[in-house]
Amino acid sequence: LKRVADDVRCMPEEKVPWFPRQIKDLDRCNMLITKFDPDMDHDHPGYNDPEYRKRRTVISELAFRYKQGDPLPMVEYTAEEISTWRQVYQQLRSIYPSLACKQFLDGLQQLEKECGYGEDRIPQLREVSAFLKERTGFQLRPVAGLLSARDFLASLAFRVFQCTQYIRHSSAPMHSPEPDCCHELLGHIPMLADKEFAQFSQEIGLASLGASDEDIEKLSTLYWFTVEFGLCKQNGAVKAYGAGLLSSYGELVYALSNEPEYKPFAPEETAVQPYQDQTYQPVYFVSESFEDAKMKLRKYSANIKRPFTVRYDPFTCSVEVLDQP
Ligand code: TIH
Ligand code: FE2
Repeated sequence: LKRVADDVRCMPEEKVPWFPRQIKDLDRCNMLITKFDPDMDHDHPGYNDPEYRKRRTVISELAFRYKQGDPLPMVEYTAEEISTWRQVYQQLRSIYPSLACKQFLDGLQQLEKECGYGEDRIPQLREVSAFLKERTGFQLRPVAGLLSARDFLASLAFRVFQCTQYIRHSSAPMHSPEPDCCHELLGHIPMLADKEFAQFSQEIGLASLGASDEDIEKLSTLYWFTVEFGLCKQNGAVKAYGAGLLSSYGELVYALSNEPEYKPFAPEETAVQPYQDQTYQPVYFVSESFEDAKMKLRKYSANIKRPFTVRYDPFTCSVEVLDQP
C-alpha cells in the first residue's frame, strides 16, 4: 500500500531535492560547513592551540556517532571550559534585563529555576532537551559544527534543534564566528521555550523542505536576520531576540547602540540583504512583534514555488507531502 504522498506523482522527481520525511531521516541531515572550523580556519582563535583542537575532535565524535532516538551524549567539561562559560554567563546576564526581549527573559528565568542554568556549570543537552520537550515540543540533537542551511532548516520542520556541544576558545569569550554551546544554550534555548517562537521556527523549517537552492539561500538569510540577529519592538523600546546577539556580549551591546543601521523587517527585502558572518552585522531588522514577524513570514513562504505542500503530523513525527490541489 503506497500513499500518493510518498512519491509526489505529479512532478518530475529529479527537480525536487531530497528532504527528510520522518524524524529518523535527520540522521542524513549532517552536511557540515568547515569554513570556521579551528582545523581549517587560520583566523580561528583555537587554530594555534593543539589542546583545544584535540578537545574539539573528541566532542565532534559524539555528534558523528549520534542516531535519532539515542540518549543525548553527556560531556564532562573541564575547569577551563567552565571558567569560559562563567565569564560569558556573568557578563551577558548583567545586560539581559535591559537589552533582551521579554520572551527571552521569561525563558531564561525558567531555565535558571528548573533546569540548572547558572554560572557555575554548563547545562547538559540531555536535560535541556527534556525541558524544552515539555514546553514547546522542541528537542535537541548534537551536531559537530556549522551545518549546511538546507540540513539545519530541515530539522526545524520536525521541531528538532541541532546543537553544538563544544565551547568557544577561552581567549575570545565575547564573540565567536561559529556556533558553540554558549550560543546554543544562552542564545537559542530560552527563545525555543516560547510557544510562539517555536511555531515561527518550525514554519521556516517546513517552508524549506524540498525548496530550490535559491529559495534555501533566501530562507536562510531570513533565518539569519530573525532567529539569529533579530530585534523587535516591545513597549516602545527595541529589544533583542536573535540568538547570535544574545550569546555575544560584544555584538549585543553594539546592536542596541546607535551605531548600526535599522530597517523594518520585510521578508522580500530581508531575504536578499547581504550578511556578515565573520563579525558584527552592519544592519539589523526590527519587527513590530513576533506575531507580526510570523504573519509576514507565513505570507512570504506561501509564495515559494513548490509543486506540493507539506504538513507536519505530530503524532507520527513525520511530514506529509500533498499534491498541490
Ligand atoms: N556570534 C555568535 C556568538 O558569539 O555567540 C555565534 C554565532 C551566531 C550566528 C552564527 S555563529
Ligand atoms: Fe545559531
